[in-house]
Amino acid sequence: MLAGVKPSCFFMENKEMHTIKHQKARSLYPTFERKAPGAEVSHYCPGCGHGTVHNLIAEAIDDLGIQDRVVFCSPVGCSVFAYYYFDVGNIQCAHGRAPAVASAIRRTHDDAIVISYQGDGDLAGIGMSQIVHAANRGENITVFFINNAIYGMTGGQMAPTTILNQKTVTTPSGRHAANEGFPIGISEIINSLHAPVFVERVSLATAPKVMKARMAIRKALRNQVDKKGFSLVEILSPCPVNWKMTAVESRRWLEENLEPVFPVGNLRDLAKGPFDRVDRKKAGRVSDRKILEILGVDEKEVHTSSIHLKEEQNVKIAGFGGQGVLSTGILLANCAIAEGLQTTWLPSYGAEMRGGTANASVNISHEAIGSPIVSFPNVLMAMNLPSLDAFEDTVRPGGCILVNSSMVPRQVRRTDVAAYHIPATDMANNIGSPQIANVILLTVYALVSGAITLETLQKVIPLSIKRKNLVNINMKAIEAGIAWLEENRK
Ligand SMILES: Cc1ncc(C[n+]2csc(CCOP(=O)(O)OP(=O)(O)O)c2C)c(N)n1
Ligand code: SF4
Repeated sequence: MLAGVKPSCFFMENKEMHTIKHQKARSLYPTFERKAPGAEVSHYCPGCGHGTVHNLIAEAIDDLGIQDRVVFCSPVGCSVFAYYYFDVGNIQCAHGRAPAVASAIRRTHDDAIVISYQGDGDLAGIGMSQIVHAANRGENITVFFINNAIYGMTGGQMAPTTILNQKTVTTPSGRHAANEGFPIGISEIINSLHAPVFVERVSLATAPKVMKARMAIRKALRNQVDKKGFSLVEILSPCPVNWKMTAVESRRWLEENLEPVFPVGNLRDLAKGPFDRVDRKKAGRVSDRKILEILGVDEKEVHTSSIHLKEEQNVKIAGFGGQGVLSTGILLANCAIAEGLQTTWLPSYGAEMRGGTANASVNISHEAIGSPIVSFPNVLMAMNLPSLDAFEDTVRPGGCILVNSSMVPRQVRRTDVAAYHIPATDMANNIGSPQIANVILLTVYALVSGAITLETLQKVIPLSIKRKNLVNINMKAIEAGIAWLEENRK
Protein backbone atom coordinates (compact mmCIF):
# COMPACT_ATOMS: atom_id res chain seq x y z
CA MET A 1 0.00 0.00 0.00
CA LEU A 2 1.05 3.56 -0.56
CA ALA A 3 2.82 5.38 2.23
CA GLY A 4 1.32 8.66 3.34
CA VAL A 5 -2.24 7.95 2.27
CA LYS A 6 -4.68 9.64 4.62
CA PRO A 7 -6.75 7.61 7.06
CA SER A 8 -9.94 6.45 5.37
CA CYS A 9 -12.16 5.59 8.32
CA PHE A 10 -12.44 5.58 12.09
CA PHE A 11 -14.04 3.12 14.46
CA MET A 12 -14.52 2.74 18.18
CA GLU A 13 -13.21 -0.11 20.23
CA ASN A 14 -13.37 -0.10 24.02
CA LYS A 15 -14.06 3.62 23.82
CA GLU A 16 -10.76 4.13 22.04
CA MET A 17 -10.76 5.72 18.63
CA HIS A 18 -8.77 3.79 16.04
CA THR A 19 -8.02 4.75 12.53
CA ILE A 20 -7.62 2.34 9.67
CA LYS A 21 -4.59 3.48 7.73
CA HIS A 22 -3.83 2.48 4.19
CA GLN A 23 -0.13 2.29 4.76
CA LYS A 24 2.38 -0.11 6.15
CA ALA A 25 2.59 -0.17 9.94
CA ARG A 26 5.60 1.65 11.40
CA SER A 27 6.42 -1.47 13.40
CA LEU A 28 7.19 -3.32 10.16
CA TYR A 29 10.40 -2.51 8.31
CA PRO A 30 9.77 -0.44 5.18
CA THR A 31 11.52 -3.09 3.05
CA PHE A 32 12.20 -6.71 3.87
CA GLU A 33 15.86 -7.12 3.12
CA ARG A 34 16.51 -10.78 3.50
CA LYS A 35 19.87 -12.51 3.28
CA ALA A 36 19.69 -13.07 -0.47
CA PRO A 37 20.43 -9.79 -2.27
CA GLY A 38 17.39 -8.38 -4.01
CA ALA A 39 14.92 -10.52 -2.06
CA GLU A 40 12.96 -7.68 -0.56
CA VAL A 41 9.56 -9.35 -0.49
CA SER A 42 8.04 -11.45 2.27
CA HIS A 43 9.22 -15.06 2.36
CA TYR A 44 5.68 -16.30 3.03
CA CYS A 45 3.78 -18.14 0.29
CA PRO A 46 0.93 -16.27 -1.45
CA GLY A 47 -2.26 -16.61 0.60
CA CYS A 48 -0.42 -17.57 3.81
CA GLY A 49 -2.04 -16.35 7.01
CA HIS A 50 1.24 -15.40 8.71
CA GLY A 51 1.50 -12.17 6.67
CA THR A 52 -2.04 -11.13 7.62
CA VAL A 53 -1.36 -11.75 11.31
CA HIS A 54 1.95 -9.87 11.13
CA ASN A 55 0.08 -6.85 9.79
CA LEU A 56 -2.56 -7.03 12.51
CA ILE A 57 0.05 -7.28 15.26
CA ALA A 58 2.15 -4.46 13.82
CA GLU A 59 -0.85 -2.15 13.54
CA ALA A 60 -1.80 -2.90 17.14
CA ILE A 61 1.77 -2.17 18.29
CA ASP A 62 1.64 1.16 16.46
CA ASP A 63 -1.72 2.14 17.86
CA LEU A 64 -0.80 1.20 21.43
CA GLY A 65 2.44 3.19 21.06
CA ILE A 66 4.59 0.32 22.32
CA GLN A 67 7.05 -0.23 19.45
CA ASP A 68 10.05 0.65 21.61
CA ARG A 69 8.94 -1.73 24.35
CA VAL A 70 8.02 -4.83 22.35
CA VAL A 71 10.19 -7.94 22.43
CA PHE A 72 9.00 -10.38 19.79
CA CYS A 73 9.85 -14.02 20.47
CA SER A 74 9.66 -15.85 17.16
CA PRO A 75 9.49 -19.62 16.94
CA VAL A 76 10.88 -22.33 14.73
CA GLY A 77 8.52 -22.76 11.79
CA CYS A 78 7.63 -20.66 8.76
CA SER A 79 7.62 -17.57 10.99
CA VAL A 80 11.19 -18.21 12.10
CA PHE A 81 12.16 -15.09 10.16
CA ALA A 82 9.69 -12.76 11.90
CA TYR A 83 12.70 -10.61 12.78
CA TYR A 84 13.04 -9.74 9.09
CA TYR A 85 9.72 -7.92 9.33
CA PHE A 86 9.12 -6.53 12.81
CA ASP A 87 11.06 -3.40 13.68
CA VAL A 88 10.97 -4.19 17.41
CA GLY A 89 13.20 -6.12 19.79
CA ASN A 90 13.51 -9.65 18.38
CA ILE A 91 14.60 -12.97 19.78
CA GLN A 92 14.52 -16.19 17.78
CA CYS A 93 13.75 -19.04 20.18
CA ALA A 94 14.47 -22.76 20.06
CA HIS A 95 11.58 -24.91 18.84
CA GLY A 96 8.64 -24.70 21.25
CA ARG A 97 10.55 -22.66 23.84
CA ALA A 98 9.21 -19.18 23.08
CA PRO A 99 6.93 -19.08 26.18
CA ALA A 100 9.89 -19.84 28.46
CA VAL A 101 12.03 -17.17 26.80
CA ALA A 102 9.12 -14.72 26.91
CA SER A 103 8.56 -15.46 30.62
CA ALA A 104 12.19 -14.75 31.43
CA ILE A 105 12.23 -11.47 29.52
CA ARG A 106 8.95 -10.37 31.04
CA ARG A 107 10.09 -11.09 34.58
CA THR A 108 13.39 -9.33 34.20
CA HIS A 109 12.27 -6.31 32.16
CA ASP A 110 9.41 -4.50 33.83
CA ASP A 111 8.72 -2.25 30.90
CA ALA A 112 8.88 -4.84 28.12
CA ILE A 113 5.81 -5.97 26.19
CA VAL A 114 6.61 -9.55 25.29
CA ILE A 115 5.02 -11.45 22.43
CA SER A 116 5.33 -15.20 21.97
CA TYR A 117 4.41 -15.97 18.34
CA GLN A 118 4.06 -19.69 17.62
CA GLY A 119 2.80 -22.20 15.08
CA ASP A 120 0.91 -25.37 15.97
CA GLY A 121 3.89 -27.70 15.57
CA ASP A 122 5.91 -25.37 17.74
CA LEU A 123 3.31 -24.65 20.42
CA ALA A 124 1.06 -27.73 20.45
CA GLY A 125 3.70 -30.30 19.47
CA ILE A 126 7.23 -29.87 20.68
CA GLY A 127 6.43 -26.98 23.03
CA MET A 128 3.20 -28.23 24.60
CA SER A 129 4.52 -28.33 28.15
CA GLN A 130 6.14 -24.91 27.78
CA ILE A 131 2.89 -23.18 26.88
CA VAL A 132 0.82 -25.00 29.50
CA HIS A 133 3.21 -24.08 32.30
CA ALA A 134 3.67 -20.47 31.18
CA ALA A 135 -0.13 -20.10 31.08
CA ASN A 136 -0.49 -21.86 34.41
CA ARG A 137 2.01 -19.48 36.00
CA GLY A 138 -0.05 -16.63 34.60
CA GLU A 139 2.96 -14.98 33.01
CA ASN A 140 2.10 -11.48 31.90
CA ILE A 141 2.84 -12.25 28.25
CA THR A 142 0.81 -12.30 25.04
CA VAL A 143 0.77 -15.45 22.94
CA PHE A 144 -0.31 -15.48 19.31
CA PHE A 145 -0.88 -19.08 18.29
CA ILE A 146 -1.08 -19.61 14.52
CA ASN A 147 -3.06 -22.78 13.98
CA ASN A 148 -2.83 -23.89 10.34
CA ALA A 149 -3.40 -27.55 11.23
CA ILE A 150 -0.12 -28.65 9.68
CA TYR A 151 3.68 -28.40 9.95
CA GLY A 152 4.20 -25.74 7.29
CA MET A 153 7.93 -25.15 7.17
CA THR A 154 8.96 -28.79 7.00
CA GLY A 155 6.66 -29.66 4.12
CA GLY A 156 3.22 -30.55 5.48
CA GLN A 157 3.48 -33.22 8.19
CA MET A 158 0.62 -33.88 10.62
CA ALA A 159 0.39 -31.43 13.52
CA PRO A 160 -1.42 -31.98 16.84
CA THR A 161 -4.17 -29.76 15.40
CA THR A 162 -4.54 -31.61 12.09
CA ILE A 163 -8.24 -32.52 11.85
CA LEU A 164 -9.64 -36.01 11.39
CA ASN A 165 -9.44 -37.27 7.78
CA GLN A 166 -7.12 -34.39 6.83
CA LYS A 167 -4.42 -35.66 4.49
CA THR A 168 -0.87 -34.67 5.26
CA VAL A 169 2.53 -35.99 4.20
CA THR A 170 2.60 -38.24 7.28
CA THR A 171 -1.12 -39.15 7.16
CA PRO A 172 -1.51 -39.77 3.42
CA SER A 173 -4.87 -41.51 3.89
CA GLY A 174 -6.03 -38.90 6.39
CA ARG A 175 -5.68 -38.55 10.17
CA HIS A 176 -7.50 -41.31 12.00
CA ALA A 177 -8.24 -41.10 15.71
CA ALA A 178 -7.35 -44.77 16.18
CA ASN A 179 -3.85 -44.13 14.81
CA GLU A 180 -2.98 -40.54 15.62
CA GLY A 181 -5.52 -39.47 18.23
CA PHE A 182 -7.88 -36.51 18.02
CA PRO A 183 -7.02 -32.92 17.12
CA ILE A 184 -6.02 -30.99 20.22
CA GLY A 185 -7.92 -27.84 21.21
CA ILE A 186 -5.24 -25.62 22.68
CA SER A 187 -7.57 -22.76 23.60
CA GLU A 188 -9.74 -25.21 25.53
CA ILE A 189 -6.70 -26.58 27.39
CA ILE A 190 -5.49 -23.10 28.31
CA ASN A 191 -9.02 -22.17 29.35
CA SER A 192 -9.04 -25.08 31.82
CA LEU A 193 -6.25 -23.40 33.82
CA HIS A 194 -6.81 -20.92 36.63
CA ALA A 195 -4.33 -18.17 35.84
CA PRO A 196 -4.91 -16.99 32.24
CA VAL A 197 -7.01 -13.86 31.85
CA PHE A 198 -7.84 -13.89 28.17
CA VAL A 199 -8.32 -16.74 25.69
CA GLU A 200 -9.91 -16.23 22.29
CA ARG A 201 -9.98 -18.20 19.05
CA VAL A 202 -10.34 -16.27 15.81
CA SER A 203 -10.21 -17.07 12.13
CA LEU A 204 -8.80 -15.51 8.98
CA ALA A 205 -11.45 -17.12 6.72
CA THR A 206 -13.22 -13.90 5.70
CA ALA A 207 -12.68 -10.15 5.92
CA PRO A 208 -15.17 -9.67 8.82
CA LYS A 209 -13.44 -12.49 10.70
CA VAL A 210 -10.07 -10.85 10.11
CA MET A 211 -11.50 -7.73 11.74
CA LYS A 212 -12.48 -9.82 14.78
CA ALA A 213 -8.98 -11.24 14.86
CA ARG A 214 -7.71 -7.66 14.80
CA MET A 215 -9.77 -6.80 17.90
CA ALA A 216 -8.64 -9.90 19.79
CA ILE A 217 -4.99 -9.20 19.02
CA ARG A 218 -5.34 -5.65 20.32
CA LYS A 219 -7.14 -6.81 23.43
CA ALA A 220 -4.44 -9.39 24.19
CA LEU A 221 -1.69 -6.78 23.84
CA ARG A 222 -3.61 -4.15 25.77
CA ASN A 223 -3.98 -6.68 28.63
CA GLN A 224 -0.21 -6.89 28.90
CA VAL A 225 0.22 -3.14 28.80
CA ASP A 226 -2.28 -2.98 31.68
CA LYS A 227 -0.40 -5.80 33.49
CA LYS A 228 -3.47 -8.02 33.54
CA GLY A 229 -1.73 -11.35 33.01
CA PHE A 230 -1.56 -14.16 30.47
CA SER A 231 -3.43 -13.74 27.17
CA LEU A 232 -3.59 -16.17 24.25
CA VAL A 233 -5.18 -15.64 20.87
CA GLU A 234 -5.46 -18.73 18.66
CA ILE A 235 -5.69 -17.74 15.02
CA LEU A 236 -7.02 -20.27 12.50
CA SER A 237 -4.85 -19.54 9.52
CA PRO A 238 -4.56 -20.88 5.97
CA CYS A 239 -1.53 -22.74 4.60
CA PRO A 240 -2.52 -23.02 0.94
CA VAL A 241 0.74 -24.62 -0.13
CA ASN A 242 0.64 -27.58 2.22
CA TRP A 243 -3.13 -27.88 2.03
CA LYS A 244 -2.55 -28.06 -1.76
CA MET A 245 -5.18 -25.42 -2.52
CA THR A 246 -5.39 -21.97 -4.02
CA ALA A 247 -5.47 -19.04 -1.62
CA VAL A 248 -9.25 -18.64 -2.14
CA GLU A 249 -9.95 -22.37 -1.73
CA SER A 250 -7.89 -22.47 1.46
CA ARG A 251 -9.95 -19.72 3.14
CA ARG A 252 -13.15 -21.57 2.22
CA TRP A 253 -11.73 -24.88 3.51
CA LEU A 254 -10.73 -23.15 6.71
CA GLU A 255 -14.26 -21.90 7.30
CA GLU A 256 -15.98 -25.14 6.31
CA ASN A 257 -13.63 -27.66 7.90
CA LEU A 258 -11.37 -26.12 10.57
CA GLU A 259 -13.87 -23.84 12.24
CA PRO A 260 -16.35 -26.65 13.09
CA VAL A 261 -13.55 -28.51 14.90
CA PHE A 262 -12.08 -25.39 16.51
CA PRO A 263 -15.07 -23.09 17.17
CA VAL A 264 -14.15 -19.42 17.06
CA GLY A 265 -15.13 -17.06 19.86
CA ASN A 266 -14.02 -15.75 23.22
CA LEU A 267 -13.43 -18.49 25.77
CA ARG A 268 -12.35 -16.24 28.63
CA ASP A 269 -12.08 -12.57 29.37
CA LEU A 270 -11.24 -11.91 33.01
CA ALA A 271 -9.24 -8.81 32.25
CA LYS A 272 -11.99 -6.49 33.44
CA GLY A 273 -10.77 -6.74 37.05
CA PRO A 274 -8.13 -4.26 38.17
CA PHE A 275 -5.43 -6.82 39.01
CA ASP A 276 -3.35 -9.50 37.41
CA ARG A 277 -4.83 -12.85 38.56
CA VAL A 278 -1.46 -13.75 39.98
CA ASP A 279 -0.34 -11.46 42.78
CA ARG A 280 3.34 -11.13 41.96
CA LYS A 281 4.02 -9.07 45.06
CA LYS A 282 3.56 -12.26 47.06
CA ALA A 283 6.15 -14.14 45.00
CA GLY A 284 8.93 -15.63 47.11
CA ARG A 285 12.24 -13.99 46.26
CA VAL A 286 15.59 -15.58 47.00
CA SER A 287 18.13 -12.92 47.90
CA ASP A 288 21.61 -12.88 46.37
CA ARG A 289 22.98 -13.51 49.86
CA LYS A 290 20.79 -16.62 50.19
CA ILE A 291 21.97 -17.93 46.79
CA LEU A 292 25.60 -17.53 47.85
CA GLU A 293 24.75 -19.33 51.09
CA ILE A 294 23.15 -22.22 49.18
CA LEU A 295 26.20 -22.43 46.92
CA GLY A 296 28.45 -22.46 49.94
CA VAL A 297 30.25 -19.32 48.78
CA ASP A 298 31.65 -16.86 51.27
CA GLU A 299 30.35 -13.50 50.05
CA LYS A 300 33.52 -11.65 51.08
CA GLU A 301 35.65 -14.11 49.13
CA VAL A 302 33.76 -13.33 45.92
CA HIS A 303 34.68 -9.67 45.99
CA THR A 304 38.22 -9.98 47.31
CA SER A 305 41.08 -10.54 44.91
CA SER A 306 44.73 -9.63 45.01
CA ILE A 307 44.65 -9.42 41.22
CA HIS A 308 44.18 -6.03 39.64
CA LEU A 309 42.76 -6.45 36.15
CA LYS A 310 43.55 -3.53 33.86
CA GLU A 311 40.39 -4.42 31.96
CA GLU A 312 37.84 -7.22 31.86
CA GLN A 313 39.28 -10.25 30.07
CA ASN A 314 37.14 -11.57 27.21
CA VAL A 315 39.03 -14.62 26.08
CA LYS A 316 38.36 -16.82 23.04
CA ILE A 317 40.24 -20.11 22.94
CA ALA A 318 39.87 -21.93 19.63
CA GLY A 319 41.25 -25.00 17.91
CA PHE A 320 40.21 -28.43 16.74
CA GLY A 321 38.63 -31.09 18.95
CA GLY A 322 41.30 -32.97 20.89
CA GLN A 323 43.56 -29.95 21.44
CA GLY A 324 42.13 -29.39 24.89
CA VAL A 325 40.45 -26.15 23.90
CA LEU A 326 37.42 -26.58 26.13
CA SER A 327 39.41 -27.87 29.09
CA THR A 328 41.81 -24.93 28.75
CA GLY A 329 38.78 -22.69 29.15
CA ILE A 330 37.67 -24.57 32.26
CA LEU A 331 41.20 -24.42 33.69
CA LEU A 332 41.38 -20.69 33.09
CA ALA A 333 37.92 -20.12 34.61
CA ASN A 334 38.85 -22.24 37.64
CA CYS A 335 42.02 -20.20 38.10
CA ALA A 336 39.96 -17.01 37.94
CA ILE A 337 37.62 -18.39 40.63
CA ALA A 338 40.64 -19.29 42.76
CA GLU A 339 41.85 -15.69 42.33
CA GLY A 340 38.51 -14.47 43.71
CA LEU A 341 37.42 -13.04 40.37
CA GLN A 342 34.10 -13.32 38.57
CA THR A 343 34.19 -15.62 35.55
CA THR A 344 32.10 -17.46 32.96
CA TRP A 345 32.95 -20.35 30.63
CA LEU A 346 30.94 -21.10 27.51
CA PRO A 347 31.87 -23.97 25.19
CA SER A 348 31.02 -24.14 21.51
CA TYR A 349 31.35 -27.45 19.73
CA GLY A 350 31.46 -28.17 16.03
CA ALA A 351 28.91 -30.62 14.67
CA GLU A 352 31.54 -33.35 14.12
CA MET A 353 32.08 -35.99 16.78
CA ARG A 354 35.87 -35.90 16.31
CA GLY A 355 38.37 -33.57 14.72
CA GLY A 356 35.88 -30.72 14.31
CA THR A 357 36.39 -27.17 15.46
CA ALA A 358 35.73 -26.12 19.02
CA ASN A 359 36.03 -22.91 20.94
CA ALA A 360 35.54 -21.74 24.47
CA SER A 361 34.65 -18.27 25.65
CA VAL A 362 35.91 -17.19 29.06
CA ASN A 363 35.15 -13.87 30.72
CA ILE A 364 37.09 -12.72 33.79
CA SER A 365 36.11 -9.61 35.69
CA HIS A 366 35.99 -7.91 39.06
CA GLU A 367 32.32 -7.19 38.42
CA ALA A 368 29.34 -9.49 37.88
CA ILE A 369 29.33 -10.66 34.24
CA GLY A 370 26.17 -10.07 32.23
CA SER A 371 26.66 -12.48 29.35
CA PRO A 372 28.97 -15.46 28.84
CA ILE A 373 29.20 -14.77 25.10
CA VAL A 374 32.47 -13.39 23.73
CA SER A 375 31.87 -11.88 20.30
CA PHE A 376 34.77 -9.42 20.31
CA PRO A 377 37.56 -10.84 22.48
CA ASN A 378 40.50 -8.87 23.79
CA VAL A 379 42.44 -12.15 24.03
CA LEU A 380 42.55 -14.86 21.36
CA MET A 381 44.36 -18.16 21.80
CA ALA A 382 44.43 -19.75 18.35
CA MET A 383 45.53 -23.37 18.46
CA ASN A 384 45.30 -23.92 14.68
CA LEU A 385 45.06 -22.01 11.39
CA PRO A 386 41.25 -22.14 10.89
CA SER A 387 40.85 -20.62 14.36
CA LEU A 388 43.20 -17.72 13.58
CA ASP A 389 41.46 -17.21 10.22
CA ALA A 390 38.04 -17.23 11.88
CA PHE A 391 38.71 -15.00 14.88
CA GLU A 392 41.68 -12.73 14.09
CA ASP A 393 39.50 -9.89 12.85
CA THR A 394 37.18 -10.07 15.85
CA VAL A 395 39.91 -9.18 18.36
CA ARG A 396 39.53 -5.68 19.75
CA PRO A 397 42.32 -3.19 18.94
CA GLY A 398 44.89 -3.18 21.73
CA GLY A 399 44.10 -6.83 22.48
CA CYS A 400 46.38 -9.80 22.31
CA ILE A 401 46.64 -12.90 20.09
CA LEU A 402 48.54 -16.00 21.18
CA VAL A 403 49.15 -18.38 18.31
CA ASN A 404 50.24 -22.01 18.41
CA SER A 405 52.74 -21.41 15.58
CA SER A 406 53.47 -25.15 15.25
CA MET A 407 50.02 -25.47 13.69
CA VAL A 408 49.69 -22.02 12.10
CA PRO A 409 51.92 -21.45 9.06
CA ARG A 410 51.44 -17.69 8.99
CA GLN A 411 51.96 -14.59 11.10
CA VAL A 412 49.20 -12.59 12.74
CA ARG A 413 48.23 -9.91 10.18
CA ARG A 414 46.80 -7.41 12.63
CA THR A 415 49.18 -4.63 13.62
CA ASP A 416 46.97 -3.12 16.33
CA VAL A 417 47.25 -6.09 18.72
CA ALA A 418 50.11 -7.76 20.60
CA ALA A 419 50.99 -11.05 18.87
CA TYR A 420 52.84 -14.03 20.38
CA HIS A 421 53.82 -16.85 18.01
CA ILE A 422 54.59 -19.78 20.30
CA PRO A 423 55.59 -23.17 18.82
CA ALA A 424 53.52 -24.80 21.54
CA THR A 425 52.85 -28.20 19.95
CA ASP A 426 56.58 -28.67 19.09
CA MET A 427 57.57 -27.63 22.61
CA ALA A 428 54.94 -29.97 24.07
CA ASN A 429 56.19 -32.85 21.92
CA ASN A 430 59.72 -32.21 23.18
CA ILE A 431 58.47 -32.44 26.76
CA GLY A 432 56.61 -35.67 25.98
CA SER A 433 52.97 -34.99 25.06
CA PRO A 434 51.25 -32.79 22.45
CA GLN A 435 48.30 -32.54 24.88
CA ILE A 436 50.04 -29.90 27.01
CA ALA A 437 50.47 -27.31 24.23
CA ASN A 438 47.43 -25.50 25.64
CA VAL A 439 49.06 -25.12 29.07
CA ILE A 440 52.13 -23.55 27.44
CA LEU A 441 49.88 -20.96 25.78
CA LEU A 442 47.95 -20.44 29.01
CA THR A 443 51.19 -19.84 30.91
CA VAL A 444 52.29 -17.15 28.47
CA TYR A 445 48.82 -15.60 28.72
CA ALA A 446 49.01 -15.62 32.53
CA LEU A 447 52.36 -13.84 32.44
CA VAL A 448 51.52 -11.19 29.86
CA SER A 449 48.03 -10.41 31.16
CA GLY A 450 48.49 -10.75 34.91
CA ALA A 451 44.90 -12.00 35.05
CA ILE A 452 45.94 -15.14 36.92
CA THR A 453 49.16 -15.92 38.74
CA LEU A 454 51.49 -18.84 38.05
CA GLU A 455 51.06 -19.96 41.66
CA THR A 456 47.32 -20.26 41.10
CA LEU A 457 47.84 -22.12 37.83
CA GLN A 458 50.18 -24.56 39.59
CA LYS A 459 47.68 -24.98 42.42
CA VAL A 460 44.63 -25.46 40.21
CA ILE A 461 46.10 -27.88 37.63
CA PRO A 462 46.33 -30.85 40.04
CA LEU A 463 42.72 -30.18 41.10
CA SER A 464 41.49 -30.02 37.49
CA ILE A 465 43.31 -33.02 36.03
CA LYS A 466 41.66 -36.37 36.48
CA ARG A 467 44.77 -38.43 35.55
CA LYS A 468 47.16 -37.54 38.35
CA ASN A 469 50.16 -39.03 36.50
CA LEU A 470 49.86 -36.09 34.06
CA VAL A 471 50.31 -33.41 36.73
CA ASN A 472 54.11 -33.40 36.44
CA ILE A 473 54.16 -33.00 32.70
CA ASN A 474 51.74 -30.08 33.02
CA MET A 475 54.10 -28.44 35.51
CA LYS A 476 56.87 -28.84 32.92
CA ALA A 477 54.60 -27.13 30.39
CA ILE A 478 54.37 -24.16 32.74
CA GLU A 479 58.16 -24.03 33.02
CA ALA A 480 58.43 -24.23 29.21
CA GLY A 481 56.01 -21.35 28.82
CA ILE A 482 57.99 -19.21 31.30
CA ALA A 483 61.28 -20.01 29.52
CA TRP A 484 59.84 -19.23 26.09
CA LEU A 485 58.60 -15.82 27.21
CA GLU A 486 61.93 -14.97 28.87
CA GLU A 487 63.73 -15.74 25.60
CA ASN A 488 61.26 -14.06 23.29
CA ARG A 489 60.04 -11.02 25.17
CA LYS A 490 61.01 -8.01 23.12
C1 LIG B 1 14.12 -29.34 17.97
C2 LIG B 1 13.60 -29.34 16.56
N1 LIG B 1 12.76 -30.32 16.15
C3 LIG B 1 12.28 -30.32 14.89
C4 LIG B 1 12.63 -29.32 14.02
C5 LIG B 1 12.10 -29.34 12.62
N2 LIG B 1 11.03 -28.37 12.43
C6 LIG B 1 11.28 -27.17 11.91
S1 LIG B 1 9.89 -26.29 11.67
C7 LIG B 1 8.92 -27.54 12.25
C8 LIG B 1 7.43 -27.45 12.27
C9 LIG B 1 6.90 -26.09 12.33
O1 LIG B 1 5.53 -26.16 12.18
P1 LIG B 1 4.55 -25.11 12.84
O2 LIG B 1 4.99 -24.82 14.23
O3 LIG B 1 3.17 -25.61 12.68
O4 LIG B 1 4.79 -23.76 12.04
P2 LIG B 1 4.46 -23.38 10.52
O5 LIG B 1 5.71 -23.71 9.77
O6 LIG B 1 3.28 -24.18 10.07
O7 LIG B 1 4.19 -21.93 10.58
C10 LIG B 1 9.69 -28.62 12.63
C11 LIG B 1 9.16 -29.90 13.16
C12 LIG B 1 13.50 -28.31 14.48
N3 LIG B 1 13.87 -27.30 13.70
N4 LIG B 1 13.98 -28.34 15.74
S1 SF4 C 1 4.20 -23.32 3.95
FE1 SF4 C 1 2.18 -22.69 4.70
S2 SF4 C 1 2.56 -21.64 6.65
FE2 SF4 C 1 4.51 -21.77 5.55
S3 SF4 C 1 4.69 -19.84 4.44
FE3 SF4 C 1 3.78 -21.32 3.04
S4 SF4 C 1 1.58 -21.07 3.28
FE4 SF4 C 1 2.55 -20.09 5.04
